[in-house]
Amino acid sequence: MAADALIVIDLQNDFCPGGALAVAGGDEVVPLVNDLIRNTEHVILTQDWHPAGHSSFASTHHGKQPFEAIDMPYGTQALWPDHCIQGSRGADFHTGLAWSKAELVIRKGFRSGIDSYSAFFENDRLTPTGLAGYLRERGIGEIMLVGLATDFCVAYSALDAVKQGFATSVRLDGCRAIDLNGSLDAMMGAMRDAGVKLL
Ligand code: VGL
Ligand code: ZN
Repeated sequence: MAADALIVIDLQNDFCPGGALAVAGGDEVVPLVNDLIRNTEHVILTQDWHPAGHSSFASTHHGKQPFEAIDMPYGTQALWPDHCIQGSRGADFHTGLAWSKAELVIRKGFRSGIDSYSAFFENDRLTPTGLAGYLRERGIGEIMLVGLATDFCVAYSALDAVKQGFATSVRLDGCRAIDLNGSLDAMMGAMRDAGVKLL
C-alpha cells in the first residue's frame, strides 16, 4: 500500500549533475519520483535554502576546503561547496520534477549559524522545522522518503521520522548518495537499526 505522504528531499539543481554539489546520478531519480508523486495522496517537498556565507560552506571558513569538517557548537559539521543559495537557480527544483502537486515545501538551512540535513530538525537535533507537527495535525502517519542525498538529508530525515513515531520507508531507487568517508554504509546501517523500511 502507498504511504499517506511522499516527502521528496532536496531534488534541486545544485544536487544534480552540473550543480554546485552534484550527487552522481541525482537527476536519474526524477522519472520515478514523478510516478510516486502521481500515486501518493499527499506530497511534501524539502528545499535546501542557505543564505550566502552560510556556516556549512567551506568558503566561509579561512583555509578550509569542501568536504573537510569543523567543530560547531552543536557538533561536527561537514563543509560543502557553496550551494542552494536562497533564490538562486541552483536552489530551484530540478526542471523535470513534477513539483506542482506539493501541498507543503519545507525550507531548511536558512539560519546562517546552523545547518539542517533533516526535514524535521536542524543539525543541533533540537530545533524543529515544524514538519512533525504539520504531519500530526493532518493525521498523516505513514511516510515515504525519496531524494538527495541518501546518506545525508534523506537518512537524517528518515531517522528523525521514526523517532517522531511515523511509519517510515525509503525508496532507495528514488535516492542517490554523496558517500563521503563511508557515510553511505554508516547511514544505511543506522536506518536499518532504527526501523526505517528500506525498499
Ligand atoms: C545536503 C549536504 C549539504 C543534502 C544538503 O541534501 O543531502 N547535503 N546540504
Ligand atoms: Zn545544504
